[in-house]
Amino acid sequence: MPQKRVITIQDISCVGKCSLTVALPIISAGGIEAAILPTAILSTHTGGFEGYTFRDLTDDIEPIVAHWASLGLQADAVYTGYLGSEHQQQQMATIFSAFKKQGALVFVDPAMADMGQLYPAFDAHFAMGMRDLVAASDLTAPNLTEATMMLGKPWPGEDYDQAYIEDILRQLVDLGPARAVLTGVSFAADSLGAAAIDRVTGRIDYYFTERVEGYYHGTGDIYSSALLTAIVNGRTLADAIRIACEFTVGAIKRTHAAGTDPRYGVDFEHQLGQFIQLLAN
Ligand code: PXL
Repeated sequence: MPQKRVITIQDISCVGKCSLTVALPIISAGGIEAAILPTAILSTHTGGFEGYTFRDLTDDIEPIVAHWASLGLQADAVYTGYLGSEHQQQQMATIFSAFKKQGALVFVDPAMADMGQLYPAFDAHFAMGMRDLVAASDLTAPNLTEATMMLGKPWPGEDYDQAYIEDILRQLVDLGPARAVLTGVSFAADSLGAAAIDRVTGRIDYYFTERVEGYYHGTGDIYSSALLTAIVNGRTLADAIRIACEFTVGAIKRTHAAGTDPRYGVDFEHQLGQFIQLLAN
């Protein structure tokens, strides 16, 4: 079997373990080639650090894409995460159509907000651009903040029930993607997990693990990278949300026990062995 290839398009936050610095090792651990298209280079991510640098790489995207096109490069999936600007959001449509093999998957993680708030670099207009990008995807994985922003609803905090979550899932697939995963779902104080919907079958799945106290940076990107890796390896959506939840919570638990500064991200590296096992079983 030829090795699968994912093109992932996100920033490089040099320190802080999110976006490309987690996507690359996780996709690689799953036996998939990770081709990368960096959107920006930051000294750290923007969550909780002051004075970070930001170099926009928009001008490099077109020449990189043109060179890849001249090589006839193709991918089994294209995965976008944190993008640096609205212009970059608009560049993605061309990239999706240029590099998708027949039957390839476009996965859009609308990485832009959490806990009811947009990340510092973004505004409401950018959020609408993300909604349009999600509309062009086959699979998306917002957290509840991102989902409600794209759907023009107020963020419910922790105040919601199963009917509310299933309504959000249905509205997400109504935007365009055939499948959607909602992260950060919780119906009980001691558990946290994800919900997933398949528009074609109408099936909804949930998976929960224990909730670990605290806010751990980069875990959305770890979750998405693991989810996509499992899907590209042929796992069902129900399996993929389980594998991604177990892997991510394992890394969070390890980091919580170590008591390190959560801005520097979680110790997913020591969970990669578990991730490979989860994929093999
Ligand atoms: O984890 C999402 C993310 C990715 N990249 C950058 C970020 C963030 C979240 O804050 O700042 C640069």
